[in-house]
Amino acid sequence: MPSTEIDVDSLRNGDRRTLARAITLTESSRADDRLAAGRLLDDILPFSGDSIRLAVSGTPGVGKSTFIESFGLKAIERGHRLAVLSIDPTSARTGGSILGDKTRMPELSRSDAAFVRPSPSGGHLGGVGRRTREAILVCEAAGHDIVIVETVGVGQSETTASEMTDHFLLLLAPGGGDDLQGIKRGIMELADIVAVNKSDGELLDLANHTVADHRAALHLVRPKWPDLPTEVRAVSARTGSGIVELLDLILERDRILEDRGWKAEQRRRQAVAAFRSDVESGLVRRAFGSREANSRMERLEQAVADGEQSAASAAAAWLSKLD
Ligand SMILES: Nc1nc2c(ncn2[C@@H]2O[C@H](COP(=O)(O)OP(=O)(O)OP(=O)(O)O)[C@@H](O)[C@H]2O)c(=O)[nH]1
Ligand SMILES: [Mg+2]
Repeated sequence: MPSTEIDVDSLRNGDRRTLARAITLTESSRADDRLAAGRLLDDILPFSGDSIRLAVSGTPGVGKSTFIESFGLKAIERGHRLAVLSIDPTSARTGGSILGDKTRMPELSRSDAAFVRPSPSGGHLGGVGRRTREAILVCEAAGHDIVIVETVGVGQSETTASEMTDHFLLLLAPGGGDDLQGIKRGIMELADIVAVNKSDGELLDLANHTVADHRAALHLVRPKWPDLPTEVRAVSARTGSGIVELLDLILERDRILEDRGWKAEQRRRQAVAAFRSDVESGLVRRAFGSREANSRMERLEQAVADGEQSAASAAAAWLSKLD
């Protein structure tokens, strides 16, 4: 069997090595691997989709890893099978998050019912998102019925994560308030659930205030779903307080989205958007693929910079040479 062929049966039987190899295949940008990945994703299409896709986001140090460990273990106790993937646009540069996160989810990493995948390294931002989306499908085919997409870093990665998941959980630390901890309103609009972590010990009072502040602030934000308002909860990943309740809340919201047909509808939109974005990035890669196209671009850029040619005519000239 060529190295790029993945045995769908052993993937579906939950063979971890096959799962890891399948994800590695989807991460490869080699042209023959892309074709093989496409075939694999077609083959598993009937066996994927049956999961709760949950984005978990929050600023560095808020407790994402600790939370996912605690939440994940509770889910496993209930008989779920969990997968943890991450979108980390910075990992290509720092390269350090992989070991760090595995060691901060020690029990989960050891559990047979969980699959923790370190961030892919390298690649451009759009590519990171695409690979994570494909990894979700592969994990589902392998029988993981809760797939967590952890976002590391701020900004675009939250939007990317929300475009491939059913529910978005934003973790906050106690404190802040007026400025909503510098969290942009846009990110609040993505959230289905806001959880104030570290609601324990000396931080408990402050955490309760933070919950109240955000409940008030969220009245001003349009909820993602009609009459399914964004929930604000206090949790402690360290003591486990509020974690089971949060799991129940997510399961309940998932049922509601399914019953109303919203989950399927959102996924249809997401799949079409992923197709479009794949086509777009493929077109860009192709257009810039030749040295000649790049050097024409450089010459025209120079002409535009020097005021010898308008941006409009330079763009038209460059595009007219594409077949
Ligand atoms: N008191 C308290 N501390 C917590 C809680 N959850 C996490 N911490 C602590 O907060 C620190 C950061 O936790 P992590 O889980 O590594 O946070 P993270 O968001 O994954 O951080 P990055 O991966 O660096 O973005 C650690 O020292 C944890 O022990 C909690 O519920 N209560
Ligand atoms: Mg972490």
